[in-house]
Amino acid sequence: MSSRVEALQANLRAVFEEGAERQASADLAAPVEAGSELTGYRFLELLEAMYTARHLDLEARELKDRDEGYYTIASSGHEANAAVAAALRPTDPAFLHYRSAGFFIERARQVDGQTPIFDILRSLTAAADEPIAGGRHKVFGSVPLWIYPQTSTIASHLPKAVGHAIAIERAKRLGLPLPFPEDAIVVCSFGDASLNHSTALGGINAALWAAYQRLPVPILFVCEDNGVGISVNTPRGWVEKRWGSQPGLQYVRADGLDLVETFAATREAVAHCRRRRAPTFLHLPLVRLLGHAGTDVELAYRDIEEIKASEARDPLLLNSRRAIAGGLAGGERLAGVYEEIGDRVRRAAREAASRPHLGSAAEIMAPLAPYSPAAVRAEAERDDYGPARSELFGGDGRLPEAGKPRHLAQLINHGLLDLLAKYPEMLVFGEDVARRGGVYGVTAQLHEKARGRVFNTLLDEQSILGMAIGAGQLGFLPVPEIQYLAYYHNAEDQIRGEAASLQFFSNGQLRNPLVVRIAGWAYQRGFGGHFHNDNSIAALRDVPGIIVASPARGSDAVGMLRTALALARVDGRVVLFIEPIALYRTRDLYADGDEGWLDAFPAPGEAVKLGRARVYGDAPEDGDRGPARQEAAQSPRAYGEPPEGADRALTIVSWANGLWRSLRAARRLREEHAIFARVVDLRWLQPFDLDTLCDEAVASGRLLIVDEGRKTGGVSEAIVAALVEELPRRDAPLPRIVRYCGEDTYIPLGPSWKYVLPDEEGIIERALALVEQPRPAMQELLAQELSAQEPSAQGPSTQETSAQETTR
Ligand SMILES: Cc1ncc(C[n+]2csc(CCOP(=O)(O)OP(=O)(O)O)c2C)c(N)n1
Ligand SMILES: [Mg+2]
Repeated sequence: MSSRVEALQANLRAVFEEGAERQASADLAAPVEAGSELTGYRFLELLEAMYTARHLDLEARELKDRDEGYYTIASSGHEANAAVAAALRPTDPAFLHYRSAGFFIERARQVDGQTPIFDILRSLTAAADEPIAGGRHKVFGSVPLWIYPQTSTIASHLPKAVGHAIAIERAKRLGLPLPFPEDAIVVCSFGDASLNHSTALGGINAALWAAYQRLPVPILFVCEDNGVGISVNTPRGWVEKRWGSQPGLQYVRADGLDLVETFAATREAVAHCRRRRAPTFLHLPLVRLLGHAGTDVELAYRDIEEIKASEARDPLLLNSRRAIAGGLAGGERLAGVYEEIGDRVRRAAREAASRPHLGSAAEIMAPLAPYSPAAVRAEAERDDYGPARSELFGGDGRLPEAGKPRHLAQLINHGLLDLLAKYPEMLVFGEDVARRGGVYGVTAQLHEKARGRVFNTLLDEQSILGMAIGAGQLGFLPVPEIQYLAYYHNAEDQIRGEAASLQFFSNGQLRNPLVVRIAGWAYQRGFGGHFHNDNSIAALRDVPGIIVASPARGSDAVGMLRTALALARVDGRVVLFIEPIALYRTRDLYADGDEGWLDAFPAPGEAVKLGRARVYGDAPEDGDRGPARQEAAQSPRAYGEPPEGADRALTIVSWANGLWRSLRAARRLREEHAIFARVVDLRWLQPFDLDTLCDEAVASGRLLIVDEGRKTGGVSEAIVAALVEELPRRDAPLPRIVRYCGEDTYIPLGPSWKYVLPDEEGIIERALALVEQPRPAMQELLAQELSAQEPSAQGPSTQETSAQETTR
């Protein structure tokens, strides 16, 4: 036992001994003091919650010393937050600070059948049967207690807590069902140092911005102010100075060490928040005991007198003394209760330590990225919303599939409206998406047609994504828009750390379905420079469990959006949908006026399967344009014309802007050089269609990857790695592979952009160089063998088909 633990225990024993002669004398049904709503019974219950929290902290250290526990950030000094829980309802959704054991235990007391001690201990020992995260993280979280598990990233929960509060009111306005009473409020707690984080400031600002416009935002912010963040002191008085008189924010302060005061102040704050549906700030000065965590040597940055002064303010001392002085219990009785709780915790800890840990990668990853292909497909193709469509589109005669072919931006616009008709719980929001229709007009007029569900937000991507998460967690299908890829990067932790991790850290019990539309990629004819032409997606693809989609043409975009929404709805997935800005209004493909890049609107029922590439021959205008028909024609052989010669063929794989350029290059390769190039549009960048890639690359023996992303961290690296691993597994020969990527640079303003991104000439150049090289020996052998067997074969296409099938 460390000396600081001993000191805390000794101080508490002294209080019990001081009061050993005293007996219970008060009427426990009466208020603990005049004017308090807290009865003696409730006070003792809360005190018990505090004792329990303390013992759990002490046991966490013992477990750590025995190498049976893995987390020692304590709640010591913060235990009176039990009174915050007492002043709320167990159905008020909670996003909690990591020092919330008191809160958790008290809330568990309010709900039948809870085992908070064992649950917290199993969290400490990373037991696979721990009820919220299943051994994946130490969190305060519980589905029946409406406590959402949080990550360790301080302050990252504020934007989504605000989003959740706003979503409660939006659900009411839209007549959507709520899983808890209509006057529920959100409680969101955090530390004093965290309050300076830009994410916290952004979250609170978003709440005030909305409330200022008279939007209801029923959120109670609770600052547990222990005056320090790890080793850095918060300037004395800073929290009150900064937040005490903030217009639009009701500020309530109480001694966070004292159960009676904390309870009274929280009641007041809760009453205000619940009645007025307005942001409320509860400031609870308190102390931190036992350092930041078990590994923290507090003496390295605090002198012993300071530490002892904090220990003297231990809320267990203060509230035990109050119980004794108020005649609620004698010292001996309290000592007995304290010991008895300690025994209980130690016994439960032994049991928790005996529980198995997660035992395999598969078990660990099971909740990360659920995928039910049949259900997703059925949902994506569901077309039973005819009347709603007709209403939103303004009559059956105005349905988009009846209209003429249109460009990508218009089809996405129609696709979104179509989905707004399908899903009453879908929301479209972001900067400028309402009257302005987004910076590129993609959401034009949607706000007039789907009233209350398409709206502008403040200019803060972090808040936009956070609000989306909070709304998704309540059952909405949020489709936020991020204006440019660069500004997704500005806020990406909301996806990486928060949205994508919720199913993982809740063992699949909670979800925040989400489809983030991001206007991205480059090639805007020299407009805008780097930030409007960001082509970096490495940081998107490596987010565990994330799906990244990037359509190049309108019909695919609509079919992919349907699948994206279905993935969100059926499996709670998070999808990043990157739209190529430069193709938004592109009409033509090969020549001015050919309208080769306009598409008909796919009728409801047509969707593009997750991870399914699209394969073009060298004449895509000959092929289908609708995703469904195209799905049926997935066999590569169904496309294009026979190659001129097996040794003059190659496969180009690309997506988004690169696809459009590759198709143009493919046409010229055939016409000018008699080279046959089959072009694969990946469409989904994570996960991508490895089967089609293998088939196509093997068939031609030469693969040119046109990646408009960066050489480092683009998709091409992953494609090469996947082929190198996968083809030998299939006993198939590796093709010759050339990557043609964006340079590892920011993109310059003006016409010089062309030096750093793939272009048509460059594709042709590389394709020519590639076909000049002999094909890998094995493919050559196969081709010869097959042509010998089939002297009347109708050309290299047949040979390739056979080669491909042979090598499967
Ligand atoms: C974004 C982020 N930066 C840094 C950390 C490391 N860290 C964990 S707790 C903490 C201090 C937080 O202090 P405060 O908000 O006052 O809470 P307290 O621990 O005092 O209760 C820091 C810096 C983190 N978890 N997240
Ligand atoms: Mg602090």
